Amino acid sequence: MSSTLHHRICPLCEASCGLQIQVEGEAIVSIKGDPADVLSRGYICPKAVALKDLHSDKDRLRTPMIRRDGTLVPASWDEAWLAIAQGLQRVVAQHGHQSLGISIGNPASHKLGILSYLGKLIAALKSKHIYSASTLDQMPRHLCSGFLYGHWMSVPIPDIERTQLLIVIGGNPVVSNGSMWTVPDFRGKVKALQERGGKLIVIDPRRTETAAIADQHYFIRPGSDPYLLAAMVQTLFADHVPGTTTAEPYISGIHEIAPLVAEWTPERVALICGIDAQTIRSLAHQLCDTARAAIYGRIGVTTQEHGTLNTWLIDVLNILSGHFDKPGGTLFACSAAFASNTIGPSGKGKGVRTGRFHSRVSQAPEVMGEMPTSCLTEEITTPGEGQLRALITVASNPVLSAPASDQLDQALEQLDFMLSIDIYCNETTRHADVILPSPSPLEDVHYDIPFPQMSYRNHARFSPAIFAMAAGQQADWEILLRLTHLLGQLPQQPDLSPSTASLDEALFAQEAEQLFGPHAPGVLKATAQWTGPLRKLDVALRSGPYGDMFGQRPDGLHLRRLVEANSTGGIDLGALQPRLPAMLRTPSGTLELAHPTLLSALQALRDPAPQDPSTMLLIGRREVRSNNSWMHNLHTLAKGPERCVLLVHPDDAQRLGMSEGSQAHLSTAQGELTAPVHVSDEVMPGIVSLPHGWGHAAPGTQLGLASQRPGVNMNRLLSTQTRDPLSGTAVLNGIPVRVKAVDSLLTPPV
Ligand SMILES: Nc1nc2c(c(=O)[nH]1)N[C@H]1C(S)=C(S)[C@@H](COP(=O)(O)OP(=O)(O)OC[C@H]3O[C@@H](n4cnc5c(=O)[nH]c(N)nc54)[C@H](O)[C@@H]3O)O[C@H]1N2
Ligand SMILES: Nc1nc2c(c(=O)[nH]1)N[C@H]1C(S)=C(S)[C@@H](COP(=O)(O)OP(=O)(O)OC[C@H]3O[C@@H](n4cnc5c(=O)[nH]c(N)nc54)[C@H](O)[C@@H]3O)O[C@H]1N2
Ligand code: SF4
Ligand SMILES: [Mo]
Repeated sequence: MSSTLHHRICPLCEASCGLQIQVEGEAIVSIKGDPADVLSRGYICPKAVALKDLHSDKDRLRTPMIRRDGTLVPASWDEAWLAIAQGLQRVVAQHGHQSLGISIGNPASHKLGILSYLGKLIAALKSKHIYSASTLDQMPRHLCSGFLYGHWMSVPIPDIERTQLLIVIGGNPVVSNGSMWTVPDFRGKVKALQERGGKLIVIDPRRTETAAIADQHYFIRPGSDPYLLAAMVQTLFADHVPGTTTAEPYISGIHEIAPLVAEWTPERVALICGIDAQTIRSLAHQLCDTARAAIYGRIGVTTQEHGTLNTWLIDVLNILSGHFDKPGGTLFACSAAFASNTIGPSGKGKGVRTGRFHSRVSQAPEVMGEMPTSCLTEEITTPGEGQLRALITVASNPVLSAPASDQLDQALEQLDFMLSIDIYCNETTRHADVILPSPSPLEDVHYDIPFPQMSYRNHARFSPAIFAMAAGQQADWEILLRLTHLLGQLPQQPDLSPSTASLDEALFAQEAEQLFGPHAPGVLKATAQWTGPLRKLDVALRSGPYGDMFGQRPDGLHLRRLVEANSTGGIDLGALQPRLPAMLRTPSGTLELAHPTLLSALQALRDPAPQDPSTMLLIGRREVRSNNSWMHNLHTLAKGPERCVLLVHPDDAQRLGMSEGSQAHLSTAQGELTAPVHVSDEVMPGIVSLPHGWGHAAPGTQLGLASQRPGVNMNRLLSTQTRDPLSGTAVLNGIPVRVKAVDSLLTPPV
């Protein structure tokens, strides 16, 4: 049988590596890194190899599932759509659109077909109940970007190939492969940095895999980052003339920050953070005095009560130290398509607004049009006007990934209707009335919308599908489009007869008219060879910063060129360039460093409440062979040692009477669990660490392999009530927990 070689962007994480996939007939023969890929240059991690297992996983859903007599059973697509129409119509007829909601999960961010049709689906819901993984993750980053630069997706990233000092706080890119920063082969890039005399410093409560390759690692007490960061800012104001960038006329508000950090001296915060004052000063000085330097923070600092404050202070440090928007410091990528900071008049814009509405129960403010995911349970269980009664999940597994999972697990049972668009019947989707299967990633095209906006290098890459979709399978965009159409007709009985092709043609014409006005007919004609998301992509590329402007710039980009460049690793668009002030979209046209909300948050910072001495602090952990909650059913990744283990420092293990392999019992007011112990001085004394995304033992799931070694769900221990009040992001780290040896629980009290 002849074999074919396919070049393919990996859809599994933000690094978006280029892969070479060898195929014989329907079988995948090998998956390797693509040395020609302009972004990843041959790098690959073990998860990519598991795409083969994913494609052939017999548990992966290939037909819709419908609940009949309480059990999910396979059904035809027509039956499934009918059940969806009836279910949603019933709810809307009784309770209105305000009772509908959606939960969008992490894999959606990797899908062109989902992202390019999601906006219309959300609009068609006509509801405030919009939830996503962003409020379990990076919402503080979006919020700061909105406030400072005027757009949610303007994310400054370290220029790693030219910097001489990189400080990583609350991130573990050696394992995560980078996040809100597309940087494949982080390890290789650090090696190059060190070989040119540069330095990596890591600040983390665990000596992580990234800390292991760093020049210096400092333990930090979980949750104490705002104090450390404020003291570093204080040091810069106290000891240094803030760097040259601050002289830039387009930065406003710098001097409003100085008085607010004055009290947070290194001496005052040293004990709070567990880092001595001299080290704190030195960190600030190194950042300022190194010619090219950057500080980068990730979910260790965003999934905290002060997540937004932390993110802002990191930006403030990058700006004050004089390397912002400069080669070797932090820069903004310039994406070929879909980036709002490349669209419209440059240098000024509407900025962002938050709190346009509030959640019904907790009164949490909307951010980026979303409610905090940690509010999902109470919105389902609290009766009253606007109660959430029908939920759509799109690549989302909140039963494992959101706080207080046991409560959410029960709450989903109360819904009047639930639809899941997913590839597995898992802990969340087992509650659905209908599951619609997404195609295998290898049956789908691939173009990343968010990640080129945060890539270490500018590029444009596109991968065609490798396999044709199975007969009858609908593409993600077709599912979302049909659902949008259906919702638009409620509460009347929906007409399901129009084809997705005709719906799409009408939608595209309408969008072209909105975007291009009198030029719309020309755009329709120029892009007629494409349909669905590919047509939207072609439009975005052609009208983007490198685009051919529909023929006006003949050398410019269009989708056909990207398709042709697929076999040669895509198109390199060069190293990142300074983009200020043109990329700003703030109302003032300045980089608004001192947004009043952020100033108030800093002003309100108080010494942390003393920790209950009977508790330890729980932090999370990611593993190379795991990806959030859904890759534990793939043999290539699932084999090997048990991964869902609790790290305990040797001193704590001794004090608590634990040893390697013994069982620990963890409890909070929310829940309890038992996990095997791994004794390790990787964690600070007083800290324990457990990975998230485990706990696959629920009845009614179809995850044969994962359920053999289910692990435990750490989110059972977390509260829905602790979140960053500004961004709505859940606190996932630094959780006070009671920890006991299981044997000691059996000891009768004396
Ligand atoms: N304690 C703790 N909790 C955490 C975190 C933590 O660090 N600690 N991390 C948080 C973070 S950063 C995130 S992003 C969230 C992630 O949490 P979620 O957004 O819930 O994402 P996943 O856990 O990755 O679950 C993905 C879901 O999508 C499905 N899926 C996979 N591929 C596809 C596909 O191609 N199409 C469709 N339709 N479905 C697909 C899977 O079956 C699964 O149901 O977890 C958060 N939860
Ligand atoms: N292999 C693998 N890769 C992944 C994922 C995965 O599950 N597995 N998930 C993907 C997703 S959705 C995301 S969002 C990214 C996340 O990317 P990263 O943020 O790089 O991932 P983590 O490994 O969770 O790193 C967070 C770090 O913060 C530390 N930390 C915890 N609490 C604190 C604190 O209070 N202060 C400080 N300073 N540090 C703290 C933790 O010890 C940990 O090392 O990874 C992505 N990549
Ligand atoms: S690092 Fe991420 S994108 Fe690269 S191969 Fe691994 S999973 Fe895929
Ligand atoms: Mo994430």
